[in-house]
Amino acid sequence: MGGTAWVTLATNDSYALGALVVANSLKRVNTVHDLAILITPGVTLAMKNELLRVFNFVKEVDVFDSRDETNLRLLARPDLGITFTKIHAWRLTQYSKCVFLDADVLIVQNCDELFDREELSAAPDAGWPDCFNSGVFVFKPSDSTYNALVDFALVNGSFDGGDQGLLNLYFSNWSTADSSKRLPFVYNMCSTSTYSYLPALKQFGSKVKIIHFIGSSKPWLQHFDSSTRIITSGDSHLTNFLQLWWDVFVVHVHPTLT
Ligand code: UPG
Repeated sequence: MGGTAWVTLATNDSYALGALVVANSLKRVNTVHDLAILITPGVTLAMKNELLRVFNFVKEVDVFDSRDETNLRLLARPDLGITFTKIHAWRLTQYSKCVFLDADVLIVQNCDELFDREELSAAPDAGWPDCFNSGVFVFKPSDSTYNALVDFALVNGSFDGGDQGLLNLYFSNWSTADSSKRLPFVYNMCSTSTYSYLPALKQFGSKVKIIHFIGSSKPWLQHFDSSTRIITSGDSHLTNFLQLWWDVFVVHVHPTLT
């Protein structure tokens, strides 16, 4: 066991495109850590080959793999499918520490220092700051934690139907126990903060290290003018971040897509 990695997740080709931008945004800021991704059979072979070119480790997982005893128990709760796909990250035990990133984030500045933090470190959610947002978190892969999470989820479920509700119940003392586990918001700046606290974005926006495009308005769904290479839709307060996402896509991802 050893080594460190950024870990992301994609269950289909759309999120895989996001994951390719995540990976290239990490390379752009010269990260020293490995890049790993969890995928499911919903990702096409052509896309898997793209991922293999960019990531150090591509792990195909299947929540309902009947050869796996732990997963057999999950057959009773098909609603937790996507949630459990993210939890598979704890099974990457070839790494001693990882930082999970949703496929809809963009690394704006190098943040390799996140690996100095301990499990479970995360930033407050913009909607309810006593909960952490599960789009960026530091964790320690461990089969026993994975099994404990599965057992916990089978009993308690998730209060929001997703991994964020489950992980906040499991790591329930996150907001009160150890302040070093509470990451600054600039490590997971949720895009919804443009309408909840715009003056703060204007004041502190230049310090953002990771932008997280939460909700249904993903960067890859915005209009992009391929002749001018300018983003022409989306939240105007996020234009610089959306433009950077597309710049990374156009320069590093699109040319190699088959
Ligand atoms: N994902 C897939 N395929 C899907 C849906 C999600 O691969 O069909 C992955 C992907 O990595 C994505 C992540 O799961 O980025 C989270 O899903 P997303 O659609 O980005 O969810 P949001 O509603 O934007 O995010 C909030 C939280 C997020 C949490 C999710 C569910 O910010 O951290 O995982 O809700 O609780």
